[in-house]
Amino acid sequence: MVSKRWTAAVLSGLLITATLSGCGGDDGDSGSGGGDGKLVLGFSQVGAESGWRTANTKSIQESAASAGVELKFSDAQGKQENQIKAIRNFITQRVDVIAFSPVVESGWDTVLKEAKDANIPVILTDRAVDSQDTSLYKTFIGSDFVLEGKKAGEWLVKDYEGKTDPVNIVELQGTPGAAPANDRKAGFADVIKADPKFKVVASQTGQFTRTDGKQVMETFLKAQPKIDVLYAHNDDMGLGAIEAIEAAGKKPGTDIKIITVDAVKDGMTALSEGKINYIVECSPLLGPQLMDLAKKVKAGETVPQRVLTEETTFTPEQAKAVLAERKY
Ligand code: GYE
Repeated sequence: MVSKRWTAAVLSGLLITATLSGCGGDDGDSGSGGGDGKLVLGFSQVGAESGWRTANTKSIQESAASAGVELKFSDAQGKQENQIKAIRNFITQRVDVIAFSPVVESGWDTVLKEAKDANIPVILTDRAVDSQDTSLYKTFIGSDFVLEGKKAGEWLVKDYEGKTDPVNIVELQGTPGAAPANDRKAGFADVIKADPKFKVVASQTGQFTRTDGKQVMETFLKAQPKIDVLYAHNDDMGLGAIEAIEAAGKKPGTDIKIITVDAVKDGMTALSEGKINYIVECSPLLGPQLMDLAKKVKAGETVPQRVLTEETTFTPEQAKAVLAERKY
């Protein structure tokens, strides 16, 4: 999938940590909007579907303020058509740089060409697009979602090492067509396929939300006679599923093992309580890097095509150790 294209970039050492600071002050070239010399950044956010997203929005808003960037923020409420409208608005307003976190991977070429024709650089934040023409955007900052799925699978393989009984897995997928849903599914499947005892007996979208995660888990519990493991593409769906599991009289983390992705505070709390068994981290703190890259792009500096976020994984013990300092 898309992420494979990034493998070369990763190998060539473009790993940058999430702590890069957006220093440098105003670059003095507003082009348009600001009038006071501030860089004007139009940002189209996916929505507010999860704890991750809320933390990501906060990071972008706070970093813009501290980097002296004028942020025009637009919430797409989970709809691609709203994002396309927002991008067209940013073009009309002649912002200096456009950044967005694409709801889904496909269908961006036309609007991205419009931005290119208007000479407004675009930065992809958090999620990839499947456009073949990579000149349509300057750079892409965010996580390797295939790797996240692989890390989830690797934990499972290790946890069931030496056992031969079948392991029935249910999967809660993210938003259909979104890069993190496609890639987290693919990475996980790629690792567990090596051992036939692992069987994904049901896999459905929970839209990255707690409500849908709970509802879909309820249907899984009714339909499946034996569930050993839940793999949820984010913490929120896992947390919703925990409610469904408890309501069905089962013990999350014990009767059904749970693996999630993100490591937001609520997920880490459930992990430290043993209700989740393993979390693969996905950092939402992309704001400082985004401001830094926006300034560079505006100044005409060359930026790496791919900027990867550095991330870890957490067991319950590790979650307990960092929980107090977890900011989001
Ligand atoms: O994992 C999920 C959110 O795109 C990485 O979107 C992001 C994902 C995140 O809704 O919680």
